[in-house]
Amino acid sequence: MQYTLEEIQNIYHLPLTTLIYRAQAVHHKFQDPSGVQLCTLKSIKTGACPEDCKYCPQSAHSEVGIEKEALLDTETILQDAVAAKKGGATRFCMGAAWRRVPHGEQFESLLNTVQSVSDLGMEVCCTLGSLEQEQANALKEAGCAVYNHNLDTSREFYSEIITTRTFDERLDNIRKVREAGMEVCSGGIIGMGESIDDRLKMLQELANLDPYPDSVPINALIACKGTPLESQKFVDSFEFVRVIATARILMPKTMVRLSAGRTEMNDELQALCYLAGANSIFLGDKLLTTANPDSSDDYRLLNKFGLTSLDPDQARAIHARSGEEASIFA
Ligand code: SAM
Ligand code: DTB
Ligand code: SF4
Repeated sequence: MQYTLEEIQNIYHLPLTTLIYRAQAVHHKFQDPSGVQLCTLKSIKTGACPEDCKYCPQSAHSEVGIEKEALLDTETILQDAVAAKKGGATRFCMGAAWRRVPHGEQFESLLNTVQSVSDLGMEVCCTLGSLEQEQANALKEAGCAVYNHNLDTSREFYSEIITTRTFDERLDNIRKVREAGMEVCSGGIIGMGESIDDRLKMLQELANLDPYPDSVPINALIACKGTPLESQKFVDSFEFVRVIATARILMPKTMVRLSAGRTEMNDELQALCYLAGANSIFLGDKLLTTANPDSSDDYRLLNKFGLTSLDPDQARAIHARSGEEASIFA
């Protein structure tokens, strides 16, 4: 099913009550509504990135005085993976500030790390920039189940935010990830100065991928000092909730991840995001380089809401059973 922009606008602009009602209907039909997937992030190669993404504190083009780090070794990363597992995370996501994944010794070390984390019994996700097909295949072979590669915004707004690569290069990389047999995690950032239609066009691109991504991270821009977007105001709460609900309706079986920006959100806004169909978060006090809520606060919140950690196998079983796509216009 290919969505037109108009169809998506019609969903997004529904009265908030109806929008949430529809998102909830889809959520209850296609997901375990009491489950929240808990993922932990680790920056395994930080800073000095040659890309000029205007939102990113790791871009070498920004004036953020970030501490650069070479690729971390397997032992160091494993310590964090073990701690993340003990802390209750089921997925460990490793991020690197690369334009392209390197070859040689660094790639060999990376494969060793992926294999070791996978051996702990955690789902491994990587987000490392552009891949060659052989590298994608090798990552999959080593135990990387998921690859995160965001579209970040609409095709039209893309060059306002990033000039060192194109939107089509991103789509091409997503194809390679699929071809290698990894799950695709792809989403974007809200609050960079883009229009509502830019947000909906991004959702349109994601929902019209065949198949659509297995997970869709929705990040609220963290306006980092020293980046060109440092003066952006935090996104409007209800616009953000509408994006989450629209993503849930368009992609019933995807994990919609409430990603960056949660430190700026109060409990009530996070509850609204769950009501709108979000069912995954990053757990742990750090994202890649910026702060995330303490996991004790997240557990307190999940307890209050009566939500529990989502077992990945159970989620797969629900997806397998949940049959035909929901009719969103019914
Ligand atoms: N370098 C790889 C890439 O760009 O695909 C992987 C790491 S990159 C940091 C992963 C994602 O983090 C970006 O696609 C973007 O969505 C998100 N991100 C980076 N900086 C952010 C910020 N300041 N606020 C919100 N999201 C951000
Ligand atoms: C995604 O969409 N959000 C995460 C993950 N994928 C890699 C990263 C958020 C990064 C926020 C800025 C930072 O901590 O550097
Ligand atoms: Fe580099 Fe990724 Fe940051 Fe862009 S978002 S500057 S590619 S680390």
